[in-house]
Amino acid sequence: MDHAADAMHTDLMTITRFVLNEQSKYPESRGDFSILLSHIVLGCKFVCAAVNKAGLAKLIGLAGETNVQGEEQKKLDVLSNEVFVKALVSSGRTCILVSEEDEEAIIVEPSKRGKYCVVFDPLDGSSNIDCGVSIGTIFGIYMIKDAGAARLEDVLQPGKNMVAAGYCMYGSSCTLVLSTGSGVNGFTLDPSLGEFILTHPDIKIPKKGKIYSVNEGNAKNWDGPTAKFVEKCKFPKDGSPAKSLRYIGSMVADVHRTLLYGGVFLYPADKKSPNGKLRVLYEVFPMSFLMEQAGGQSFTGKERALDLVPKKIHERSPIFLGSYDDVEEIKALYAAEEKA
Ligand code: AFP
Repeated sequence: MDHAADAMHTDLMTITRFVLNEQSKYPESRGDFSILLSHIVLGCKFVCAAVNKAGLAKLIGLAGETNVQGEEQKKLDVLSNEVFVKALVSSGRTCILVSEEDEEAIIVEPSKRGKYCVVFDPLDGSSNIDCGVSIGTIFGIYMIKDAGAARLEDVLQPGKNMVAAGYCMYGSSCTLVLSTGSGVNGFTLDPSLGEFILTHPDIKIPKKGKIYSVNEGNAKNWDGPTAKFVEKCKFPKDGSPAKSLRYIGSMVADVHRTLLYGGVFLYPADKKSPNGKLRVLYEVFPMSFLMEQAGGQSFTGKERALDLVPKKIHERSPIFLGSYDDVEEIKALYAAEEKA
């Protein structure tokens, strides 16, 4: 029997153990972040369980259907939002929450306040639920100095000020990818244990990729640099092979593949949507944070995405993120256009 291999499989690095290890590097830490994260993890497990049952909705009454008791059930995105809001408020560690599902920011009542602001999309890609495609939760975390005086300005900060960001993908497996500002780590939910286990330590995105990911149906409305970049992906003039196109239409899934296999994901501006489609606070910032932490880049067409200062909580921005060299090419095309 190979005891060494056996030991490897039994010495499981759960996400809780991982975060506590990280926490022990900061002796002054009171564990607030670990507690906040454990509440986010609980939300992810809950949503994962609900998503897994979505295909049975008609049978057992979920997601907008009527259940056996004749009660109208909540849609999965509404349910996920409620789960996360409750989990975050009950952690006692948050003061402001911004959710894709809520028009206004939620200011946590003073007795339950802590020093963290959490911005999140509880169920991104929800238009894919009915066909079983991977969807996910995206989150970003800011820390403020004075939790007593929680103000909206505390979340209208550039993404580079985030202290952590991550996403949980509900796909063929449930995978949570997290960065607390020192690299990126991926954890997979072991359903039999109910624990996220470290399966993708220290993720680094390949410097250059072989895949581009974009909704080409919008091509007729693209600006010059986007059109030129996609043309180069398909018909490279430098003798390199053409890139493959992969597009799921679910940001978490498209970014997850980009992070692991390399390449570039873009949701550019177009004539119909001059600010693109994706939301700055809970889509662009967390994914840009992860990309940079994994050695990639993220660009808005004008600037480094994490430098952007949002003026509104649901603001949108164009986004180009992925392998360092691929994003560098896009930056050069925008710079050339600017010059011209
Ligand atoms: P839904 O939540 O409405 O499915 O939108 C998903 C999303 O915000 C993001 O996850 C995708 O990357 C992007 O929109 C896809 O947009 P297009 O359908 O316009 O390609």
